[in-house]
Amino acid sequence: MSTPEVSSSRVASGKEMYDRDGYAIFRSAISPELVQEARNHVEWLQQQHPELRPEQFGHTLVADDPFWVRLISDPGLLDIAEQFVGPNMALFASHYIAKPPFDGKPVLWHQDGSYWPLEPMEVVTLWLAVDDSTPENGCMRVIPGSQTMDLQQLQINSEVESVLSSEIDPSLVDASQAVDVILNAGDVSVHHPNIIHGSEANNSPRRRAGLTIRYIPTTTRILSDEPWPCALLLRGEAVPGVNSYVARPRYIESKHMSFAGCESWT
Ligand SMILES: O=C(O)CCC(=O)C(=O)O
Repeated sequence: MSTPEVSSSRVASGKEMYDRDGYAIFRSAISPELVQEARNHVEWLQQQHPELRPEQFGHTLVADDPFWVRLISDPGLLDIAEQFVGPNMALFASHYIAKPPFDGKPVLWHQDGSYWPLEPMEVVTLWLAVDDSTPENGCMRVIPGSQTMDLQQLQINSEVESVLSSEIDPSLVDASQAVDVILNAGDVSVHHPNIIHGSEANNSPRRRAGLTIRYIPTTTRILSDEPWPCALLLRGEAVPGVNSYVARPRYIESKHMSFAGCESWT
């Protein structure tokens, strides 16, 4: 059972902290065995996709990857997400942002919701620490309370090499208020689609891999002319007429990473 972060003189529930600060932390959200499999998964993806930077293992890969779907469906993660989006929930997107040692790109300050075709903007992100995540290896940084700002237009920034190549207008960011989200592997931070957040480059000798998972309630519509590649119904009921969901992938030994329980995915 994961525990929310201690806040001031008493334990604030994760939901209380999220409502106040726009983010919350849950310790030991998944088992150490599953964390190890997630680490193996990052390495396996690197072997399968040498053409991609490891900060860019994105959601077009999810629907044909049984381990990825098994991971984001873990009850430890869904129980946390349910506190924020309710019992009927689906996946909107998921990305590994694995910053390699000495060469990990920064993520410039941004609000997630500025990028997303969702209506309404009811969505929560769980950021699962696959490696320990610290200021040295480029942990996520958030500006507590900034989730009350409306979503802003993005700006392209091609001067700095970064994961997103875009950012919020820097004049709207008071970086002196930023807080490092320091996590051990297996911990999860949760953040609001409007909160201003980002992360520094990884210049350290240690990799920093995290998995972003964006959960929506099944009442949130994904506005897309094309079928959305990783819309998966994860818990509860779909709402008729809102979103088409893709089938869960089947495990094929010659094609997919093996994992505990993969035989029940055939
Ligand atoms: O992994 C990071 O450093 C940033 C994550 C992020 O921007 C996000 O989850 O939206």
